[in-house]
Amino acid sequence: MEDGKPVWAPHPTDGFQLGMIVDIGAGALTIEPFNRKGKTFLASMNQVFPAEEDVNKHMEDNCSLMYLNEGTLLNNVRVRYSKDKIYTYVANILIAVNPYYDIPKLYAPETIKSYQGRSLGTLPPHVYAIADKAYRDMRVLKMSQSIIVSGESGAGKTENTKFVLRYLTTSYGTGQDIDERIVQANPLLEAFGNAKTVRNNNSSRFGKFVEIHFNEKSKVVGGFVSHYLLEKSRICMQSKEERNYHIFYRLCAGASEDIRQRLHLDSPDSFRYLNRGCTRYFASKDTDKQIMQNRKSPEVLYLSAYSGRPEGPSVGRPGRLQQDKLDLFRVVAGVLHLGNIDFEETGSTSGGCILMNQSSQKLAYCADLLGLDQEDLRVSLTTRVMLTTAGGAKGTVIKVPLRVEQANNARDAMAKAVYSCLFDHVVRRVNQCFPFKTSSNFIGVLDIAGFEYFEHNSFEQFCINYCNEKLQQFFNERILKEEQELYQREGLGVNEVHYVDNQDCIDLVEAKLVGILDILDEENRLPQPSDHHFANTIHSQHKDHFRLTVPRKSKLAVHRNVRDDEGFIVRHFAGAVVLKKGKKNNDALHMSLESLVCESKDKFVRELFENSNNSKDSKQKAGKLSFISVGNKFKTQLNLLLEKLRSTGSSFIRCVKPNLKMVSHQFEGAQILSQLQCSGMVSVLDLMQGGFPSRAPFHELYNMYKQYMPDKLTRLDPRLFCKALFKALGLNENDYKFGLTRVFFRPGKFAEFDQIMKSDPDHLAELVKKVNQWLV
Ligand code: AD9
Ligand code: MG
Repeated sequence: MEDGKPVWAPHPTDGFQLGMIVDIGAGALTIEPFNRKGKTFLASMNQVFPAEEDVNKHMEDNCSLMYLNEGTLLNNVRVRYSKDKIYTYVANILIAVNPYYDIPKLYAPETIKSYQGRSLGTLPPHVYAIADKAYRDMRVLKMSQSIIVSGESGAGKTENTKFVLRYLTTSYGTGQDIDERIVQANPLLEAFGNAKTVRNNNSSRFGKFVEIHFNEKSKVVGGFVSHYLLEKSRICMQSKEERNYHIFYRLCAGASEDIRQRLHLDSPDSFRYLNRGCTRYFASKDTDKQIMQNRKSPEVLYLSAYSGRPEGPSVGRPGRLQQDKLDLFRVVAGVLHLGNIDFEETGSTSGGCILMNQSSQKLAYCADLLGLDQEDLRVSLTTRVMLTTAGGAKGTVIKVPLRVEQANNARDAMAKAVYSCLFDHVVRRVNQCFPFKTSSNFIGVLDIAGFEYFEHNSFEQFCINYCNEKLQQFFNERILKEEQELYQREGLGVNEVHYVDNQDCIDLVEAKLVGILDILDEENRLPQPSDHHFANTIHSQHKDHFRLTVPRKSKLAVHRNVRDDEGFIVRHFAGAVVLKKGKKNNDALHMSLESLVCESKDKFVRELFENSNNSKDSKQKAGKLSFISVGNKFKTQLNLLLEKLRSTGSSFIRCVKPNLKMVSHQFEGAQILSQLQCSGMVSVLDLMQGGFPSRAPFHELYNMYKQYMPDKLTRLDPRLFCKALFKALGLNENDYKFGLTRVFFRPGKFAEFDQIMKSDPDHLAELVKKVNQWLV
């Protein structure tokens, strides 16, 4: 950076502002903004970056810019976004900014066609190009592929995932039902697993990995969905502006009269599990009512799809379809009525509680809908079975009365268990709809929430952030390590590239015995687990750990002289997150409630529990074989997922949310910059700036330019052809390097070269003359 050259300097809301260095001090630069002449300010050296000469210029591949840094990346993305170009590459990584409106033709069938079989970079950046690259890599390398879509809530992960699925099934399907079913699985999953939040009206509250399987001819043969960590707390409680899962409102808004009566439905305001959050129906184009009443709605169509098995659901059997639907709705309504059961103290000396008067009716509804005995349900909600060893009478069963608070917890735990088993069932059901016998390879798309940090973070954020830490490690591994290895393989002799390894953070979470997850499980095994004791154990196990600190007391807590220093802060690579509560790790259903549901008279309800993974875990738990908590189960799932990802080729899509208002044409620079930093893009840019971000295999260059060149040159082999061409053009030798199989260019240099080659005919003739002269 020099005096007088344009630079990007920090700006509180825009992220960066264009300015000029007017003075260089010991630790800081004095900057004069371009749009406020004379008003200088100070900025530290590492916050100021060189800007391109023409800041209105934009590039499809950010690596074609001369200067690769956070300032030029943000500007490139901004200029492109203002022209409705929401996709940008950074080498092979796709950045996708949510436009919050339908850009004409962007996803039209003809657009799908145009991307088929075209190499990355030959057409404008697009999620379709990434999908096609994955497909071609799968074919050529005979290796499964994965596409990892990440970004914060509302950034567009799920929409882009759907575009990938639509693209692959349309382009490489067999034109049979199965293609459509893979696409239509989403609305069904979303009905049960998405909810309105303050960040996104259709927020996915679970992670998923959708695999599309292909046969030996690389045609779609089926699919498989794995799901991760449905947010269970939402089933019983939402914050004021948020809703529970869509299906609850759709059922209340649009169920037919006979279903309403059969399920005793009422407005959302009358249900505890809905009325503490937002109870408004959706009023936009897809209202809750319309979706429910549309006979052709995807959910309904989907449920009627044939599973491919003789006992498969519903095909050609309308009665069966009605039954299948009713089964789902029955359980949803059962959960709602369960939530309306209230307890009060008995007033007796033994403690304990009973159902409040008006709750008997709700209990009856719930028991009826879930196939349970009313009296058993009442007893199981208000007491807990314990095995005693007292008086030598080993194994005597006694019933311990529950206090009101404990009964409330038991009821909520039951609601969560039932609904999450129902969600597992929906996913299983979806999977039955696109079965496949043999598959050669698959393309998997991962749609999972990005880093989250709120004012109050709980176990759910902890799990999400832990997951992102693992994915970030995978990203580092793939992008940074592979880049370095490529340089080495090609014999470029480039200095080693450094990046922050986050293994220490992952170890802090998952190490045996001393990791946060195991400490949490240990805590939950204590008779009286407490957040305070849990946090203390963590701090004493990991004194002075770089990734761990103690939260500061809040001003309020200091003022009131109360404890507020419980919990811990994990310093994730994307930022520090304060955690206070570990309790959600253990939504354990007590034994009597669990066996009650497992023995339901209703086959559907019984099977929900039998088939669910949860029940296997909890049976083991009940049998004291082992205790598998939500956290450790997630760890196992996550490690399996990463194993799978590591065995595939991979592409990355980084989704960006442009503003908090969820509106189109508004680019909040500072917010976006922070997302780009969180997604690891800045380390990629550092890597690229120091290296050779554009590269092209010799044979590709040969094929691209041989048509313009004299015969004598084209008779050379591709590598010599390129060498000769570069020499003839007089390219600066610092701008490129020849590897074993390809040429590597310094930032911005390939674009320059390409421009020379593709310039107007006169210029080209001049060029050929030069080459000829050089050849002589
Ligand atoms: V969350 O973590 O599940 O809360 P996502 O999945 O990242 O989140 P989603 O894909 O649901 O966000 O996108 C949010 C909303 O943005 C959508 O409901 C659309 O209204 C809007 N959106 C996202 N991408 C596009 C797009 N490419 N074109 C038009 C879009 N609208
Ligand atoms: Mg989503």
